[in-house]
Amino acid sequence: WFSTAAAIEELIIPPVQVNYTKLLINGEFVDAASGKTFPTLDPRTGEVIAHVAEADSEDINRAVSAARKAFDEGPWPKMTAYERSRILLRFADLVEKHSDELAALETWNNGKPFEQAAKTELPLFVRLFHYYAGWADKIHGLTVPADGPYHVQTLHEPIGVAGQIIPWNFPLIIFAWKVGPALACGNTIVLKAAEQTPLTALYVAKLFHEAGLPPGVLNIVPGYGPTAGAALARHMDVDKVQLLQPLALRLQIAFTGSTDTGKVVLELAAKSNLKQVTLELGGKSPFIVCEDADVDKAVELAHFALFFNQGQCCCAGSRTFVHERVYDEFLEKSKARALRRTVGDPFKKGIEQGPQIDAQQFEKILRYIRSGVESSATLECGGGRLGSKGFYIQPTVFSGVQDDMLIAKDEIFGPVQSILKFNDLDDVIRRANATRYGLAAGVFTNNLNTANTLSRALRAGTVWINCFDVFDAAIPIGGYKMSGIGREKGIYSLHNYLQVKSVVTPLKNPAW
Ligand code: TXE
Repeated sequence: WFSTAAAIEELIIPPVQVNYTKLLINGEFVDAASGKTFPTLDPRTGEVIAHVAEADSEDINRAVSAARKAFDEGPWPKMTAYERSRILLRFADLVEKHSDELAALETWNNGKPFEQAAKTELPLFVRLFHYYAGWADKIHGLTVPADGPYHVQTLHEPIGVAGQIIPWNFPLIIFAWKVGPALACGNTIVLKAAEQTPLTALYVAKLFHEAGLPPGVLNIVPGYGPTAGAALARHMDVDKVQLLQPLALRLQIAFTGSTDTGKVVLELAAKSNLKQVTLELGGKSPFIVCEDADVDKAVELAHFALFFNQGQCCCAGSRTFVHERVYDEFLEKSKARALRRTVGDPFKKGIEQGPQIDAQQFEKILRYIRSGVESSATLECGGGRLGSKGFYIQPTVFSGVQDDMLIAKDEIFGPVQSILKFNDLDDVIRRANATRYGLAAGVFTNNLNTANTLSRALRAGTVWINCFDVFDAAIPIGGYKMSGIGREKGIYSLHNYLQVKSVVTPLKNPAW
């Protein structure tokens, strides 16, 4: 009903029910110890979908002890790696079987287009679990040639209980890239889903148990950040001294969210028991359109880089730098493209953009749009809310954006494109790097030398050349500077969930 496109067909959505709204601890759905619940909302309307059990520190304690017991007493870390791998594969098969229903639940709870959830995100979720199931039985250490008469080997062992805190923008994908490697390596998990989007994590965790995951290996505790999230980040596990398992003495914490909260998590981890910390945080990624670019293609890619997932991407190409020779044409076409963007009920066919996640993000984005106007950037199109209910925002384009404007410095996390002009490669390198973030960057050029120069000069964890948001199970992701610590996905994520033990044995007969 909000669409600017002429015809939009109805989609036939599989019936979806909300069956799982309690905490999942030790393989069972249970109420919060306090009995409290919180409402989870439909971003299309702001109406309540369901009331979900609200974890706080007591529930985190229960979940951590279940995960500790499952780690210390097994069978999970003691199973053969092949058995673990087969459970991950069985789980992936079950997800595939339920994928339309899961995509519908993801859309209902998050607002992302159903077609995106069903055709892109669920297949990637399954692929991530296949990928990490494949790693489970290929993790091994080295034989080390030390000086002296010793036989030296390294064992790669799981860390113990992994604490994982995830956000709401890709509830299933980020679940997969944290849970997949942690389980493949033999850890047990307490995962705090975002308060906005707890439903799909609970659903897939149920499927995990159907696939044969032992109780306590994966515990899901939806709740708020300062209560449940912070309790996990600072957890000391006071019982652990009695359990005498050196491996289990550490709690690893992996977090995806804002840079400010990332700092809090790091501080809590340091002040408690020096957990290893992986952080995947915010970004202000440059997307650089060079003078030789095919403008039509560059416009489409820059549009996708920013507007995908309602602009709610940590990697979003949110500073579109355009060479002055193609600037005017690029601007005119970008504006036309934004005006053509189909916005509306994410369950309808052909919809590119649904509502933002919640009232808080919605207000934040509108504040940034006002700040853009006040700082004299030119508002080319959009700029306001769409409709009268739910959290829809018009696709918005600003031109004439200057580096020192707030909209060019802060992560807006919404459908707001900022277009900046440049005229010299060295200059755009300096400006693109002049940010506290360093998550990703996009480059659009036909010139191999320019591509090579920029890919080396840009201080970012990922550089996409003539493509953007290529997420693959094998490609690592993570940030330079204040965009994070560590890398996730690919082989790199295994390192987050393993520790290395050196085993040194004197050789009786060094001659052999
Ligand atoms: O993030 P938070 P919010 C950015 C984006 C967005 C801004 C705020 O710019 O506008 O962050 O969003 C949990 N201890 N990103 O408020 O607070 C919280 O419950 C432990 C970028 O949603 O970082 C949720 O599970 N945990 C990002 C998770 O942290 C805490 C994705 C993320 O919430 C906590 C989301 C605490 N004290 C937002 N406080 C990305 N990198 O993709 C909150 N949490």
